[in-house]
Amino acid sequence: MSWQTHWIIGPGAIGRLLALRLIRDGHGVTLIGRRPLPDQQTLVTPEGEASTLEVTTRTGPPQGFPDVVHLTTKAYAAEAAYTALAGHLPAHTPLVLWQNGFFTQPRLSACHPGPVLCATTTEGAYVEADDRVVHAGHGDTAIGSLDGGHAALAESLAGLLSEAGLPTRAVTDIRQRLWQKLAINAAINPLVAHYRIRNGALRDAPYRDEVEAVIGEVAEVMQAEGIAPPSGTGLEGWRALVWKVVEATAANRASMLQDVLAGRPTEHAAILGPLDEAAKRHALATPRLEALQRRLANTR
Ligand code: KPL
Repeated sequence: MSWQTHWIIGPGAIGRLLALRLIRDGHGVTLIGRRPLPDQQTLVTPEGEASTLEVTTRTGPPQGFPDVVHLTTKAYAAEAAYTALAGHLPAHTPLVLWQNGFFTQPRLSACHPGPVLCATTTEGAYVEADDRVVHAGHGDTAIGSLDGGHAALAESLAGLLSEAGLPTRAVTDIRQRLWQKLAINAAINPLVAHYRIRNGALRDAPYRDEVEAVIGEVAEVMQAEGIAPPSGTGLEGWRALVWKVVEATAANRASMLQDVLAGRPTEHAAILGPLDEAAKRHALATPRLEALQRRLANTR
């Protein structure tokens, strides 16, 4: 498989990290955003090493065709960004979705005519300035298609990303993994965004009980959807997972809090929306999750 040309749509932290890691590894990359970006971009690695690289940036579809498109926008912007480019892509072009939640993935997997892979990552990155992204901490990335197909494609892309410094595994259970990440995000992000606190504050009163109540509702929905926690079982498995992430990210301002503080829209619809839909399908009452959704709908 040839992976010479990557179009990366959405120059947020993950989009820039991906772009700069791939360019450093010798790939052709065009970074596409809604506004012009500096074409010299600096990548700071977790080891503190800074390299400034020349990046081809565009505000619309570039000339020619890519070997692969990475959609790295926020979840709420993904469909519009895809639609703006879809007419310029040969039908067989592989599309990789990097969104949080479980909103974009089933929709775009159904409408893109070529192969669609979904990625979930724990790489830590943030945009420090318009020409500078900090790769703050190493993580892992999993990549696969929702129906478990396109294994060779996922393997090949995982190899390429790993070589570029983003360790990636091709998996056949990406749906499960996206829901597991969604469970973590649902238990942490809406509460920290509402109370404007760092993740670690959730361990203490008065927030701890609220987190536990949210995990309880999430665990019921997950069970009804047939999604197991990565280790342990049932409610205890979900509790262990969420509290482990709270501990590991205690000093973080979660992405949803950063969005609220910057006056940007949040990803609540992509995170809480699929839980709400699933709860309704299974006739489960989720009053806490509904209250969080109402609160965030009014945030901005
Ligand atoms: O993924 C995250 C986010 O900020 O969106 C968590 C795990 C909550 C870490 O802050």
